[in-house]
Amino acid sequence: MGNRVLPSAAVRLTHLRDSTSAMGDAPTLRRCLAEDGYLLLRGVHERDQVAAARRMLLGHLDRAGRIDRQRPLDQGWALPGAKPDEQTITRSPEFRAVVDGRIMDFFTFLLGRPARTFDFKWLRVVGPGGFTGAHVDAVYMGRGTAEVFTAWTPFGDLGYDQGPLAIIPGSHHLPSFAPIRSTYGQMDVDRDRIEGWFSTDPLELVERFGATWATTEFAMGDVLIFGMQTMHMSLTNNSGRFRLTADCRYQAADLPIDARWIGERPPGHQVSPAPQKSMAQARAEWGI
Ligand SMILES: O=C(O)CCC(=O)C(=O)O
Repeated sequence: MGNRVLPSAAVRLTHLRDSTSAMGDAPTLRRCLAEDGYLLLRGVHERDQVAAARRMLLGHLDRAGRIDRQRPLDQGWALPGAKPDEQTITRSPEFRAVVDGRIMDFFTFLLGRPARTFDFKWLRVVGPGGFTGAHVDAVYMGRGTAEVFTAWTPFGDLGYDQGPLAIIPGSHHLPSFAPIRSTYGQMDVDRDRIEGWFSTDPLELVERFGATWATTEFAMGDVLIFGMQTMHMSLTNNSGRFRLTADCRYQAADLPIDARWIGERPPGHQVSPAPQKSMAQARAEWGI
């Protein structure tokens, strides 16, 4: 996981709580989200639509020479090469049918008022050896309301070996994470010109901040929803296949929104060419 092999996975890595049985009960869903900082919900998206988007994605990768055709195309065995054209993919009707589809109605139900989504969509094509470091999303998209939610969607059934996402349950309110929330959690990567990942070492968060990580295997249609101060990272993709996922943002339509991610051509991050401050330097200054 990240840059570490966990010595005793049973102790430090547990299963995400499944809230699917509360799907029709908005107050219970809100309570779970407030307690855990996330919701694991099975079968939110229509599986056929996710499968169609997966075929479209694999088609792009195949045409770019990124798929090993000695094996079945639908398994997505990876070859090295250039990144796919993410903008074309995330604007395609197949992709939008999933991330702008039933999930919008779900957020309107969850929030109890009309929801809207950021126009920018984040596509992750994670090859063998790839992973995402530990971070909170507020540092990337915190200029509107704090009540933004990420919906993380796998485009394919996803085993542990393909590097699914992991969460630290309660990290948005646990007292042991208060020093992180009051320093790192207040950053804006563009304004503060700082790296976004807090750490690449999951054990450091266990040993220094009392974290337990939680993850699961995913099936097409499942979604993992979490808030802006929930610490998360991914397991490492230890398979030879691509891990294809998207993470998209949703919030109440009447609340302020982060303008970097809105519009026909969202401006996005404005830091260039490199962050001024490393996370190591910032953490030394914060004393954490
Ligand atoms: O899928 C990943 O590896 C990263 C996703 C993520 O960091 C997010 O959804 O905020």
